[in-house]
This record gives sequence, C-alpha cells and structure tokens, in this order.
Amino acid sequence: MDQKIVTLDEFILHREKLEDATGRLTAVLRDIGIASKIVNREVNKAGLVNILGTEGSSNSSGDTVQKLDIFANERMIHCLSNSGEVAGIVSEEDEKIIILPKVKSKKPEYLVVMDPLDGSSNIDVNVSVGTIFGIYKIKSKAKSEEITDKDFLQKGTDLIASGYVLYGTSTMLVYTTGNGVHGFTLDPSIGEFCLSHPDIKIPTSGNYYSVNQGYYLKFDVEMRRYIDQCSDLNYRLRYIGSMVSDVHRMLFHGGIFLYPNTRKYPQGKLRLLYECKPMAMVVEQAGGKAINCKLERIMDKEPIDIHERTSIVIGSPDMVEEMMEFIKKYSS
Ligand code: AHM
Ligand code: MG
Repeated sequence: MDQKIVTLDEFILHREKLEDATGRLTAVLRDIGIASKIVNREVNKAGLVNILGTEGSSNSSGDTVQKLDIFANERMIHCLSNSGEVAGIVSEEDEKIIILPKVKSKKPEYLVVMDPLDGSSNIDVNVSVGTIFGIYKIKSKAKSEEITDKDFLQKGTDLIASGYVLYGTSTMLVYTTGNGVHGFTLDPSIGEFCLSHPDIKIPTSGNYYSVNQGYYLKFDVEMRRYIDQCSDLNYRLRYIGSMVSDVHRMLFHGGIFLYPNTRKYPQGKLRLLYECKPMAMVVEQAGGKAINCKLERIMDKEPIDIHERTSIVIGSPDMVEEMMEFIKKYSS
C-alpha cells in the first residue's frame, strides 16, 4: 500500500500540537514555504532568460525582468509580510533592516534573518542555489517599540527555528525548530513540499571535504595541514560554491565544509547572522558541529553587526573535532 503523503503544512501543524507551540510560528514557516515555491518557479525558468528577456528588459507580459536574487528577496519579504507575525527582516540583499508594515491589530512576535538566494555565482549557469533563513523572537522590551539593528544581534542559541531551501535536481526544504531536522521535497505535480526525510541525522564522519582549494596558499598553516591530510587520505573534494548545496550533501553523506579566513577576508567571508548561524543550528540539530577558526561555537556568537562575517568549519562531529586538533596544534 502507498505510504501516506505528509505535506509541509500538515507536518508543521502536527508538530505545533506535539511541541505545544503557538500557531504564530507556524504561520511564519508557512509563509517561507510559499515564498520558496515562488522562488523555485523563477529559478526553474532562469535558463530561459535569453528567451524571456534579459535583466532590466521587459518580458512578453510587459513585466520588467529582474535579477533572480533581487526577485527572491522581494518575494520573501512580501510573503513574510502576510501573517503580521514578523516585525522585521535582515537580508543579505539589504544593507539596512527591513521593517514590515503592521497587520491590523496584530502584535508581531518574530524577526527573520535570511539570505534569499545563496550561491550567487551559480545563478546564471544553472547550478544549485539555496535560500537560508533563521527566526528569532523579539525580546520583550522591543515589542511595543520600533525594532532596530540591536534586536537582531542575538545568539544562535536564541534561534527559534532555522532552515534552508535547496533548488537542486529537486527542490528541498529542510528545517528545524530545535526538535530534530526534517526534510521535504517539492512535488511539482501537486505543488506541495512533502515529507521525504524525517529526523535527519548527520553521519559522525565521512570522506567528503568541501573548501575552495583555490585559496590554499591564502589559508593559515593549520588549515593547509588539514587540507593536506584530507588529500593524503583520498577524501573526495566537492565544492559547488553554494554553501547550502555543499552542507546539504554533508548532512546526508557526512563530511566537512570549511570557509576559513583568507588574506582577502581576514574575518572569513560568510555572514554570521543569516548564513552561518541558521546552517549551524540545522547541522547541530542533526548531530553535527559548527565552529569558527578561533575554536568558538558558531551558535554561541553574539554578532556585533548585522552583516558581520565569520570563518566557519561545519559538518560531521568527528571531523570537526579532528579539525579542532589541527587548529590547536598548528596555530601560533
Ligand atoms: P553569496 O551569498 O554572495 O552567494 O556568497 C556565499 C557563497 C557561499 O554559498 C559559498 O560557499 C561561497 O560564497 C563561495 O565563495 P567563493 O567563491 O569565495 O569560494
Ligand atoms: Mg550568501
């Protein structure tokens, strides 16, 4: 007999009852699900850009064709405005925080951080990209006041939920509310995310490593020694240039993803608030680890700036621990 299909909406509602959560978070997660379906539709059309019109031109329906990352940003913001539960957003695409309009008598409870389309160099060439999101509660003091940058500067451990959407060979939404990690695959025939990977657990170790090895000479010595070892052990190097895709592979097959500090990016390149912390929450919830190159746990970091950058080492727990030994041994 066919297995019962559980849609994202059904699952979120079911979890809400189990976890005694309020329907308010459910509404935010649903809005993210809807936005990502719209983004998915556009991502799938991206290859047709020369037929449908280039960026800035008008397409056949008279709409101006937008860059995909700008489109994703606008869709996410639009959908997150629906429920009235979100007061503000920090997005990689916007220098300043976005304050959402109030909905009727509703008092918003949440803040969202996001990278609407991560892996921007992949967009034009039909290679996987992703959306990363994290949800925080507004700390009580700010509820009645206008929110500011400060309200977003919370630790990763304060995240209420986080996840990502991978626009790959199929489209998957993976999220956690702090009680395990669950994966949903979009069934295009019914337009629904269906539960396909409940309670994901990362393998404790693996033989994949993921790093931009082109920067090898710009890495610190401990990083170079670790990469040498991966190569000596014949680990498989995989690097897509989209963190979502690289971390997603690792979540299922085990491995380690590294984006260390380089001479160009002395603090690291990736963003702490809306790239690294949400991905760290997912990976930790699946049993993995995430640290920066100063051996600090990513989830414990309190950002000082909404667009702060960080180095990151994330993945299977045994591999991250081994990497930590390299940092201790070789760093000055
Ligand atoms: P983006 O947000 O501008 O797309 O940059 C983030 C991406 C990550 O997804 C990816 O791991 C990394 O940047 C790739 O950077 P690089 O080309 O320096 O290796
Ligand atoms: Mg990004």
